[in-house]
Amino acid sequence: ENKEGRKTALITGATSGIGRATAHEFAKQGINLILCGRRQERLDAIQHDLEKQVDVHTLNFDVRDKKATFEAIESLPENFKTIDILINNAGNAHGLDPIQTGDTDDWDAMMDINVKGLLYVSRAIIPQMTERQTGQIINIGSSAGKEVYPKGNVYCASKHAVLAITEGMRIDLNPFGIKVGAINPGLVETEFSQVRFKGDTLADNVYKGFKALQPEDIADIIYFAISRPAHVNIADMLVLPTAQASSTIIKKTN
Ligand code: NDP
Ligand code: 8X3
Repeated sequence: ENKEGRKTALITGATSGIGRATAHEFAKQGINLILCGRRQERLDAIQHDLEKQVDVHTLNFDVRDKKATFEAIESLPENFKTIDILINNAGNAHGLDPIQTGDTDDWDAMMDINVKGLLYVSRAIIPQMTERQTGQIINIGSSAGKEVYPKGNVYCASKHAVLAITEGMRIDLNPFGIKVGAINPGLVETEFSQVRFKGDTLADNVYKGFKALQPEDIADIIYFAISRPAHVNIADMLVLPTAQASSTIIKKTN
């Protein structure tokens, strides 16, 4: 917390979808923001929108780039150096292919971004939390981290890894009183499917015929998790659209 009693949150993947909605929710709640992503014009636009409410700093780096990730976090100005809340959200699926024809570049992207990128960002920030013996980390996992679906192979593996890392962090950071948890959404209507299908029209059908979760629904839950009393840690939460019973069972109206 800073002099005014305001907390600071760093959100990765703040340029779109769940991350952007979380930035808006946190701003509404008076939490200062460090917004991360690769699309500078979007970072600028969101900063412009939210800096009427809170202090906002943007960091442009690719979480796959270890050096750039550590340098970006090192570069934070004094008034943004103390990070109370880390939201590890940056990530995507790349492709939806059976294992025998999977694109190895897609595999690299998912493991490098969803798993290794999350680790780099966390490694750059956790030491200040252990030093202060306080802090909270929320990792955005997925229903795909709890269940494997057809052709989901490597994406599901990356999200299973996020859940294992979440547990590992919670265990290792337990002596320091740091809260660690995962929020695991089912289908959320974001740019996720545009990225997965590389702009193909296949993406248009993913959220058709039922009411998918909206990014604001998850942002609400993330805020819930970070606003519990000091002794309460939301360790793991699975959040599905009502129409979705599991990764593959979705009640469609048409
Ligand atoms: P979006 O595609 O809308 O947002 C993804 C965000 O991640 C963007 O802000 C993007 O920013 C950032 N990002 C992607 N790659 C990189 C990279 N290499 N370096 C830095 N930032 C990167 O998708 P969602 O909001 O849906 O996804 C957010 C998280 O939620 C992901 O971890 C996803 O796996 C998870 N999730 C999504 C679900 C869904 O159905 N949509 C369900 C369950 C989990 P930029 O391109 O500017 O770098
Ligand atoms: C995103 C949910 O089912 O599209 O993690 O993989 S799904």
